[in-house]
Amino acid sequence: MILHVDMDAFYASVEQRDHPELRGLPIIVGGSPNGRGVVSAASYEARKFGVHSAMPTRQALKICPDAIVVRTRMQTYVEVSKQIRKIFADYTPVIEPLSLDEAFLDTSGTEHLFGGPVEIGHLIQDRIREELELIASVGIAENKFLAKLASDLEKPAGFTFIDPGKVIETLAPLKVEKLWGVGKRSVERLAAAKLFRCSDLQSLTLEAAQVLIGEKFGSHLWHLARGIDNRSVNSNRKAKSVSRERTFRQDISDWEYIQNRLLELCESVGATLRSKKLKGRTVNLKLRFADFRTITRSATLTEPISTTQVIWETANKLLSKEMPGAGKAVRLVGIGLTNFEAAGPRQLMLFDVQSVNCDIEKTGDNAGARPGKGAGARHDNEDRQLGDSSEASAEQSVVQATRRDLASNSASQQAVEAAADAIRAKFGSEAVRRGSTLDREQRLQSEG
Ligand code: DCP
Ligand code: MG
Repeated sequence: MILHVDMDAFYASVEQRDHPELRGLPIIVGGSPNGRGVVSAASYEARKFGVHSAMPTRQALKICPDAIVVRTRMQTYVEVSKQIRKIFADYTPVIEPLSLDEAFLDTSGTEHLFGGPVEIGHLIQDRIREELELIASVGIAENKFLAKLASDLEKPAGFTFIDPGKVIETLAPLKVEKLWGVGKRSVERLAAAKLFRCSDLQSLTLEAAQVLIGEKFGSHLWHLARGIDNRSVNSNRKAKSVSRERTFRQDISDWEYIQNRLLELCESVGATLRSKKLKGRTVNLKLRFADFRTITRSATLTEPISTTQVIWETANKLLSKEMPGAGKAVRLVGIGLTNFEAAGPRQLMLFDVQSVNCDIEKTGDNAGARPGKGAGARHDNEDRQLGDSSEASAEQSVVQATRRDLASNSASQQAVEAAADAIRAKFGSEAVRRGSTLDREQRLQSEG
């Protein structure tokens, strides 16, 4: 059996635990309402008012004026997350963390030691409550999809076991948005085909579902609506992307300013990749405009990379292609690397861009979204991704970049970056910054 454990209102609960004066109150953990911060987590008291993750803090305070805004303390959450994983490890070695606050556990091999999966679920939930003074919701079912769905069914403090004999009837009344990979846009698409609930999908043959909503997506949803999911719990799962993004205090139409911020983000992504000994082949740029329209542009390189210089050059090339539409004010810029490869014997790096794909991001439906939940702006995180969006990209084009453009990444550049990493490791991430950024920044500041 598979267990899915997900902490309730994770960041908010940790804050309430550590600051007893906040208990029982509506609290928001996240960015400042004065800037353009977003809600990372809301306590269940604040959720009653409709506050949820990824909502602008300012908007959250409009609907819940008494909410107390608390800054995130990432280090603490990472610490707590480690403690939770330690508890999991007492019951099975097969653990697949999805993020700081949730994980799949395959208990098939150890159930006999503890009396069964339900007993293990209770043991874990009780220990988290007693030892960490936090509440977790637990879902237990025969596969990952159902276990994750189950943990969400009775939140907070939920405990849901889906009997293998009752899968079809459990799923039948659920809305299609509960299915993994279904976001806002798919809901519309499914509604157009008169598919609102899992029962609607269950009543179709596989072929009919494929005709109605497409071969791949149709098959994917048809199987899920019947509770069929063959993914195994992967305890060696590595991060699938490293990304950083930044929302500006005000919409920015000064492209040089945006470039500077992008360079900083590239630097941060590069440093994280190098510290984790990861290399990725695909560079993804994200831009959100003042009207909230969001686009992603990506470029796949022939070799996996982690050098800031190459990330930056590729990102800048993608950004430059958007520049002609100047006048478009930008609200958010983000950069990420995906398509990781284990560092293999291919040491020789050829930095020619293979292809550049341009996707109009499916807001709320994109690959970063977790099953059944809308994608939110995750600032400064290393994304957890549960697979790729099944939706086709809206727009595709292929662009060639010259080898010369990217070959400027030399061994000496890598040496400089390694030295900067070492200084940052010793003196903090702000210790080293690029002269070019500083110059331009000072000039921009003095220009007002
Ligand atoms: N998080 C974030 N930004 C988001 C979503 C989540 O920073 N857009 C962070 C804060 C959350 C944590 O990740 O506390 C876990 O995310 P969950 O989706 O599990 O949400 P919560 O644990 O807060 O609530 P729930 O009780 O619904 O699981
Ligand atoms: Mg949670």
